Amino acid sequence: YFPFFDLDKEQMRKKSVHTFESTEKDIFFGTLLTDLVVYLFFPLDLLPSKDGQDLTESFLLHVVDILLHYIQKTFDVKSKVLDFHHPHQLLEGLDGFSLELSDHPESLEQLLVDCTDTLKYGVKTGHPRFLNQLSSGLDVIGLAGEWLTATANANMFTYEIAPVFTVMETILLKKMYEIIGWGETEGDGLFSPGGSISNLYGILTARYKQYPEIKRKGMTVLPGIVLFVSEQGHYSVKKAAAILGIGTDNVIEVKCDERGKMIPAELEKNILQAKRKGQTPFCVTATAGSTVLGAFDPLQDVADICERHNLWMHVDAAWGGGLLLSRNHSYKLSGIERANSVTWNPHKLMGVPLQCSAILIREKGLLEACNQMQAGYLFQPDKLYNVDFDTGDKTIQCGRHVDIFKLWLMWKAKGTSGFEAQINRYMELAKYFYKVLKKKDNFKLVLDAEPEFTNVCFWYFPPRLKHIPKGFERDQELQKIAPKIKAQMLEEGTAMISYQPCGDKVNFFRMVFSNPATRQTDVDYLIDEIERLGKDL
Ligand code: ABU
Repeated sequence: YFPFFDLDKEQMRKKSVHTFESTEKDIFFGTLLTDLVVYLFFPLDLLPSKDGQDLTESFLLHVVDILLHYIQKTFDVKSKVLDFHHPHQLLEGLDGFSLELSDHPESLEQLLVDCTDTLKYGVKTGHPRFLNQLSSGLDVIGLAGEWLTATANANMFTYEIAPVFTVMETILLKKMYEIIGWGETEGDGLFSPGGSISNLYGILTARYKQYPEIKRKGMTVLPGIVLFVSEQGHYSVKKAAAILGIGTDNVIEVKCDERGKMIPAELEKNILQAKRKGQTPFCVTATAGSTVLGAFDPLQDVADICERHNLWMHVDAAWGGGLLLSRNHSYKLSGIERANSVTWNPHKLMGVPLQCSAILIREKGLLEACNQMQAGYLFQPDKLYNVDFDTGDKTIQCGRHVDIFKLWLMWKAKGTSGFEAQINRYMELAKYFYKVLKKKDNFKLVLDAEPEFTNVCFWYFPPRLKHIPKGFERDQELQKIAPKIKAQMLEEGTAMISYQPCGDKVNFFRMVFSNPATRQTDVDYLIDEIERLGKDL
């Protein structure tokens, strides 16, 4: 006899929540014991099976309980950011968690254990001390948006399949054109699977605009085309050149100043040099918020040069685009309104759950002309509605994920002013972090000037290194410090921050603020933690 069968669903649900304490496994089993209905069944018993309604509800409530527990842990600063294991350990299986797939169906019980374990061995990217990536944080409204999106399981290629979402996309794109400063009728765009793909779209469209015959005839009819990006620009520009058959050798890297900004005079010099060599420049990618240093290229100057040489100007504002929402800081992107195309990832500074990236083109119709294949089975011109909303033929994909709803819902929830406040707070945190580090003699900033963005790059010097004079020998030692500290941090699960070498600079840490859960106390903690882990190295 199972006493839990006497409880109604609401009582069982309360009991499940009540049992949320101690370890994940205990929670799971606590939950399980309160609802043996789920324990006894298999996935085939869920909807759409004839009597699956109650079991489906019970199963999904269990899943929600697992997620709620995870969310609570994520925001609990005392919990670990991660429970690190090596790939071979996950492959071998951990404490009953096996990634292997079987031929027979697993029970609902097993699936709930698997959900719990998947979260247990993952990284809590919303944890206040997860500072590793440009995209971080756990926005509860965004999460609700993802749930709804997954439930709807629509495909963005046609209005027919995604009526609300396709219209929502036009509304959001219009909002983004306005914020950039484009006229109402100028803009076109799409949400794509990430900043690299958005940059690919920018370069693809630039090439098509100049050479529309490329679509039919391919690269053989083109002159030797080249494009330009700063040496601090994102590697996806080279990837795009490789994918598009332009070739990475034809991506010319423009020198930057000490802050990591493209030097306009160098850009013009490179363009003239290329022309002298018989190459044909067609596009410049400027960066607004570089990945490592957080640098903003001088967009007005780049726009002047592009106009002089009749070049397409693409702005990679994947990271920095969100700053347009801050009246205090948007001037750093002045000139973006003169761009022909812009990449802007709301999944970075704006904290929208991955993935959410827009490519915005300042000419209506180009995207479609460039990519259209008129598949008759999807894009029938004689449908009952306005087929302008069938956006699928503008894309390089066929099926396209709905990335718009979570952004729309978050914008509703925060308003533009809410995003602005959040972003201004990150900028304040970056300034605070910079000021604290500047006063510490065992830390050294990579850039001496106040941060322009939320990136703050720095070295930690263990006492042993402080007395070695600047030079090759010290650099040899210094480059091992950040990886060692990071390795310890991962193993202990206390925080996550990224590091990298850059140009002639050996490994340094990159702090970035884009996580709404991070507070000044977490910043202080991180500094102490780096000192604790690094002082004896
Ligand atoms: N450009 C992709 C994001 C890289 C980062 O999160 O550090």
